Amino acid sequence: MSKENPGVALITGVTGQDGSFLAELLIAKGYEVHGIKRRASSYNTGRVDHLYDHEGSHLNVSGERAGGGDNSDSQLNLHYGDMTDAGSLHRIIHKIQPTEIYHLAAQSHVKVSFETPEYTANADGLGTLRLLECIRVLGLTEKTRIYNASTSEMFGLNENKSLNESSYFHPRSPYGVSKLFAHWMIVNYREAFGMFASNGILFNHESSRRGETFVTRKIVKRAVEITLGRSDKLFLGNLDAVRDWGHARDYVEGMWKILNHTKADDFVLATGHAISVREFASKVFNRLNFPISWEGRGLDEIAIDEKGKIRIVVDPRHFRPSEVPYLRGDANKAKSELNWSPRFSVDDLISEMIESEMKLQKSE
Ligand code: NAP
Ligand code: F7E
Repeated sequence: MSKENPGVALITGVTGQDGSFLAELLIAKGYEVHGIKRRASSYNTGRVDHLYDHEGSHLNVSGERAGGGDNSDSQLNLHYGDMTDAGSLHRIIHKIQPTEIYHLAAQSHVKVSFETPEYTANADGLGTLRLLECIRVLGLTEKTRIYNASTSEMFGLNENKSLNESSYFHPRSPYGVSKLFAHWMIVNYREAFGMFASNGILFNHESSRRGETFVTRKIVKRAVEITLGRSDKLFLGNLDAVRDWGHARDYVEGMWKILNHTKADDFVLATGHAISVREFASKVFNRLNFPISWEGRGLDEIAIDEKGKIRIVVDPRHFRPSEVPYLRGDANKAKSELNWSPRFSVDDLISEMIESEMKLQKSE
């Protein structure tokens, strides 16, 4: 493919955090970009609305060219489909004949996966297998490359060391186990059928587009509300959990590099720095010039503001049946082979998330 016409890209999970950033990146690179969205009772395209002509799209329930029809000047073409519905995947892939598939669709919430384990296994585990089978059965093995969204959650319980592509896996949730199945399916189809199938083992990455039930967005949102006097306190689960938080924009760049590498392979993407949920919350409040201090231990731990008012309490409803206490990644392989390094620090990430949240809340 030439630079002017790099190919046809299909993004599953295009309506999610990463899907929206990736769609922007691929459009900027000149790809013909398609995305799969699932049917919902209310609009679920808020993160990509700026990329397509939604006047026409919602009328086109067949999903054949849901980006607005052939006369549309949409940059993004949306198709209805679902990872639990092999027929829809088959129809879409057969129609658009993608040269690159970025498989990001998943039930991605770890805590929720304990409540819906069978659905999570179906969408995240079997869903990935369905995609691989579509590529194989449609005879696209030579033509279509596939990137799979693997996750640091597969490492799970570890010895609090820096984790790389050779570290052992010990997933701690139905989500982690389902993703491990998907991860090994990608490896197997690469080995068995010579498919260009690669895994990106990504550590936590966030942005102002992060879903509101993930801890970084939840903290930023509530902290901004507190400083604006619109909310009283924040309820959190395990404050001791340590994560390696990066910015989603850096990570979608890494996805593209992984799929455009000279060979299919698996890569860790991470910043190499990790802090606890407690430290993340302190940084957010400090950045807002609203310092907090911590008192007590365990379930009685609280954070108070300068006037002694309680601003953070521990709520055991946010605990997980089995937790991943510590995740920190070593992305040296991606650095040396792909020339990938993250540009955003966790402080840059926090500043951007706060700025965006402040704008949003002040406009409401
Ligand atoms: P996200 O914001 O939760 O987006 C998930 C996407 O998948 C959404 O577009 C969602 O559609 C779609 N989806 C969910 N179930 C589906 C189904 N059954 N069929 C079709 N689409 C479905 O997740 P993200 O943060 O962008 O993450 C992208 C991928 O990377 C996910 O696979 C996630 O597990 C993985 N990952 C994320 C991180 C991270 O820190 N963000 C780290 C490692 C791996 P709706 O919009 O309709 O809900
Ligand atoms: O939790 C703790 C929680 O839900 C982070 C997904 O993108 O990254 C994400 O999974 C940590 C956990 O993300 C609350 O127990 C404390 O230890 O933001 P999270 P996650 O579980 O790390 C991985 C790499 C993925 O692949 C996933 O798709 O924070 N925590 N208090 C809390 N978490 C939440 N959600 N809410 C709390 O109140």
